[in-house]
Amino acid sequence: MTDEQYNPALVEAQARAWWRDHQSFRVEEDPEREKFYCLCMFPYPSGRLHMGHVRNYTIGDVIARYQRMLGKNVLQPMGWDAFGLPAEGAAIKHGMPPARWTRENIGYMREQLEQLGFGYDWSRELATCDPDYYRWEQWMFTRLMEKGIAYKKKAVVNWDPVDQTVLANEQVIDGRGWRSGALIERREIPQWFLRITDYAEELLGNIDSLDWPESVKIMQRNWIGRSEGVEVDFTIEGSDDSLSIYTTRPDTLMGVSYMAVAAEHPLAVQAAERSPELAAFLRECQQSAVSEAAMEAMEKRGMPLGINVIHPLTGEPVPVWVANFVLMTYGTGAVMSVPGHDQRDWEFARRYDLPVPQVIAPADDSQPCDIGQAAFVEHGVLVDSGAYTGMTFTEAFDAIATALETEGKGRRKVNYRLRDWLVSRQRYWGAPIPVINSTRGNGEPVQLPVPDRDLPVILPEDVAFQDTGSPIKSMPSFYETVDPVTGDKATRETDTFDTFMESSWYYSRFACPGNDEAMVD
Ligand code: ANZ
Repeated sequence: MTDEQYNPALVEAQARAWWRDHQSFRVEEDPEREKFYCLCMFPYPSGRLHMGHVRNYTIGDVIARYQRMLGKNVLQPMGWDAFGLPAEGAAIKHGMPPARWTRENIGYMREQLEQLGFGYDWSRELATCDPDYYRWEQWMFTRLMEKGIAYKKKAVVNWDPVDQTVLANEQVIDGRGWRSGALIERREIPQWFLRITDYAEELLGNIDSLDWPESVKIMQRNWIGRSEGVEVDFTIEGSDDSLSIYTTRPDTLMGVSYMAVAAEHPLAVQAAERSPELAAFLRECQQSAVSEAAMEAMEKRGMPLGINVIHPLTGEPVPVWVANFVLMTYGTGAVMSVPGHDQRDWEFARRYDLPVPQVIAPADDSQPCDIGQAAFVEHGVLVDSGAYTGMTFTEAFDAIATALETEGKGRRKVNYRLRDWLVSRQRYWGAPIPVINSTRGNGEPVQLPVPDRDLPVILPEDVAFQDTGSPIKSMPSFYETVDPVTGDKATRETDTFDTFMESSWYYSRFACPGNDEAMVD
């Protein structure tokens, strides 16, 4: 037989056998040679490779082989992003534990990748559902707890009533869960967070030095969303308390016609105790999603709370409303509404027949401005604003912020759109959050990190699903434990980590996959 025809079954099998026997892609540290780390995003073991995987990993393999040909010491690893909700869906459907379903898929997909002939160092393979892997994630989390970066608080979240879990805003599409399609509700439940907002300024500053396309850098900057504004306190009529709002447009302060608070704002909640209509409206608001995009698109609705606040500069009363477009999670959960110069406020004012004063005029005639048709949202020159009339945006920002600061009625403030990272999920198939719930002294609850000697906290794999809830939440053999300090009875956290936790650090573990002493060599 001649070699004129390419016979893939024969040739490729021989090549693969040779690479395997010679461990051609296995890589060790070598200070003499230049390093190159070629890391593609690892796949979710859904069952079968698809053409997207083939394309993606072929590109990575071409880069890795090219760099090898240049003589570099190339690390190209492969692993599995193995936790996540679909395994639970499949388990319920096929009556098979998620661990088995996942590992069978991994076995099949690994064979497919091998047949494609990619040059991976398989000795470094990892699956995020392996205790050897998530042990270090748990270890890292307990360090973050000690530093106060990981913390627990009650939060309003997007709740998927079918999948019985919290969803990120990006996982809510048109008000529905991305997987279940169920209508999303707002709920307040205790959750674990990572305090990434402490790093907002540093993250923003470092974007400049990245060698990334400008369009991606802009998206990153917008995601962090730094804004400079003023926090203003409006005294509540007949009380010593005040309602604080955050605004980036203090220049429009003289154009406030009403205040708007979020449905979860304490003022709204208190007022609802006295009014069944308000209580019903707040409940209705709870049925809708918390994503900003969804809020932007929905019909603006609200109700007056029957409370007034006092304008800090004019002393005039201003009515307080609850409005479905105000987010509890941004600024102070309340806004001063300036319908003449903010389109949302304008739509709301039109709907409820509230005054629409104009306090900003275009700086030159080229800009159209008709408050009867739409809000004028550009920066301009102040009109009808008493002592501030005639000032530009910058002048008025400064003068009004200073006046408020002098009178103790406000302060300059930098805000970020970036939120702390919510890392807990109420699902089963994820890495257990390594926390023990116990009590101290007078019964005060405390959350203790699981000590290093007791890590990993292993997720039981041999489980049966009753319904859609997580089986470990009703498994005393999992959650019953003891307080590591006092030895008293205590319970484990039964929430698990969002899978983005695992996929945010695998690049490190590939560099030291077998190390059981530390996370890095
Ligand atoms: C009055 C005003 C007048 C506003 C005007 C805008 C234009 P960025 O730049 O994104 O920080 N806002 C503040 N907190 C809010 C919340 N919890 N939910 C919904 N909206 C909120 O946006 C700041 C502006 O977003 C603030 O400035 C406030 O509306 C609104 F002509 O205050 B502004």
